[in-house]
Amino acid sequence: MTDKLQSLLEERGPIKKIGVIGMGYVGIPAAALFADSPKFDKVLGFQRNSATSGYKIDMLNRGESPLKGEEPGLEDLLEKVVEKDKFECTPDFSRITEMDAVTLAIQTPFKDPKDLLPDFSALEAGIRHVGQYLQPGMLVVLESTITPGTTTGMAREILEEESGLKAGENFALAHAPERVMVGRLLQNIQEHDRIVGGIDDVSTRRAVDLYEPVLTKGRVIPMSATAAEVTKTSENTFRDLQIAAVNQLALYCEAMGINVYDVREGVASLKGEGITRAILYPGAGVGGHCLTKDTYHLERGLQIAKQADLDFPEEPSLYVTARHINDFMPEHMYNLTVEALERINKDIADAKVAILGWAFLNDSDDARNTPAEPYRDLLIDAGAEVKVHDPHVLQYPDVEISQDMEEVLDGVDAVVVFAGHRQYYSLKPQRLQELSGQTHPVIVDGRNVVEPDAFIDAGFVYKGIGRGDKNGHEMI
Ligand code: SAJ
Repeated sequence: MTDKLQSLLEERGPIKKIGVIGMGYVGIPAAALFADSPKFDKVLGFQRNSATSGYKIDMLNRGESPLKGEEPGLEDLLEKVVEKDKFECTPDFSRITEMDAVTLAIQTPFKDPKDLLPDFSALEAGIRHVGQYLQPGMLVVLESTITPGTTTGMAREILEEESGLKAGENFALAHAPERVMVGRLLQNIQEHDRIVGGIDDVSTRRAVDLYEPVLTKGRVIPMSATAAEVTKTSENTFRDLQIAAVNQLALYCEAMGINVYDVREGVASLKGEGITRAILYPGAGVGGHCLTKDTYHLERGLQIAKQADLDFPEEPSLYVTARHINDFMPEHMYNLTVEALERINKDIADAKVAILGWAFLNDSDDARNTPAEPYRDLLIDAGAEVKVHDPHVLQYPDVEISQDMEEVLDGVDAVVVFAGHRQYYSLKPQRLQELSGQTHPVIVDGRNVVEPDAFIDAGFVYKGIGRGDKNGHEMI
C-alpha cells in the first residue's frame, strides 16, 4: 500500500504549497515560518469568514497579527511574507485542492472532563473541509493536541469518507503536535524538537520534509501517530503532575508550620550524577488550555486506543488526582482568605476583596481557564464585593478588569495575588495600607511575590501558599 503512496509522492515532488487551517496562536506563527522558508513557494492561511474571527483575514493580508499580547518577531515576519506574496489568508477552502500539504491547528477543548468528552466539533469541521478538497498525494497533518487514537481513528475516517481516498495509499496522514507558549511562539516552533508521527513510515517521512525546513535549533523526532499523540498529552500531564506534587507539598508545609520554599530549595539542591530534581513552583492554581485538559485527552486515549487490557492497581489515576489537586488550589486560596478575615473578625459576606492578576500566566494577557475565576465565583457566592486588577488582561466576559491599581485597592479588606506579574513584586505594604484604609488589611499571596515579614510588621494579616512558617503569625 505505502509503495503506492510513495510513488504518488515522488510523482508530486517536494512540498511547495502549504495550507494552514486555523489562524490562531499556533496556526499564524506556523504559517509565517513556512512562508519564510526558501524551500516552500506559497502558504495559504485558511480562516472562516465568521462574525467572531473573520476580521483576521484582512488584518493578516495587511501583514498585521491579530494575536493579543507581545509576540517577538511575528509582526515583522508577517509583513515580510505578505509583501513577498508568499503568504495569503483566505476564507476560500476550495483552494485546498492546490496544496501539497495541509496542517490543522484548531482548538480541542474538553466539553466534560468527568465523562472524558472532548469538544472536537471545530476540529471535525476543519478535517471535513480538508476531506472535501483532498487530492491524491497530499499530506494532512494534525497539529492540535488530540486524544491518542484520533489521527488513525476519527481523522482518518472523516478524510476517507469525504474524499473517497484511502489514507496511507492515496494520501499521507500524520500528527505533529504544537509545543508553543504565548509570548515566544516563533522561537518555540524553531527551537523545540518537533514530534512527528505518521500513520505509516511514508507519511512520517513526508511530514518530516514539511517541518525540518522551519527548525533552527530543534530536531525532528519521528515516531508513530499514536506515540506522537501520547507524547504531547503526557508531556503536559507530567508537568501538571509535577505542579500537583509541589502544591500538595505546599499544603503539607502549611499544616506542618514550615516554609515550602526552604524545602523546595533543599530538594532542588540534590544535583549531579545525572540526578535531576525538577521540582516546580506551588501556587494559586493551574490555568491555560493545555494542562487543564491534556490529562483528560490521555485518559480518554487509553479507552479509545487500548489494544490490550491495562494492568493497573485498584487506584484512581495518578494523573486525574493531580488534576483535582491543582483544581483545588483556588478553593484553598478562598479558605486562606476566609481564615485571614476571621482574624480581624470580618465575615467574608461583608468583605471587599481585590484580586491582583487575572491572567493564567505571569506577565501575559492570556486568561484562558484562569484559576482566578473559580476563586472569584466562591467569593461572589459568599456575598463578598470583588474587584479585579490586571495590567495585561484588558477585558474578560462578565468580569470587570481594571488597570488602575489604586482604584481597585481603595477601601479593600483583603488583597489576593493570583498571578505573578512583574509589578506585583514591588507591592509596598504602607501604600497598600493607605489605600485600603484598614489597620489590619489582609494579604493572601498565591504566587510568592511579597516578603511576608514586611507586611506582617506593617500590621497586615498574611497568608501565603506553602508558608506554614508565617500563616499563623502574631498580629502586630
Ligand atoms: N504553574 C504553576 N507552577 C509552575 C508552573 C506553572 O502553578 O511551576 C501554573 C501556571 O501559573 C499556569 C499553568 O500552571 O497557570 C500552566 O503554566 P505553563 O507554564 O505550563 O504554561 P502553558 O500551559 O501555556 O504551557 C504548557 C507548556 N507545556 C510544557 O511545558 C510541558 C508548553 O510547553 C506547551 O506548549 C503548552 O503547555 C501547550 O500549548 O501545550
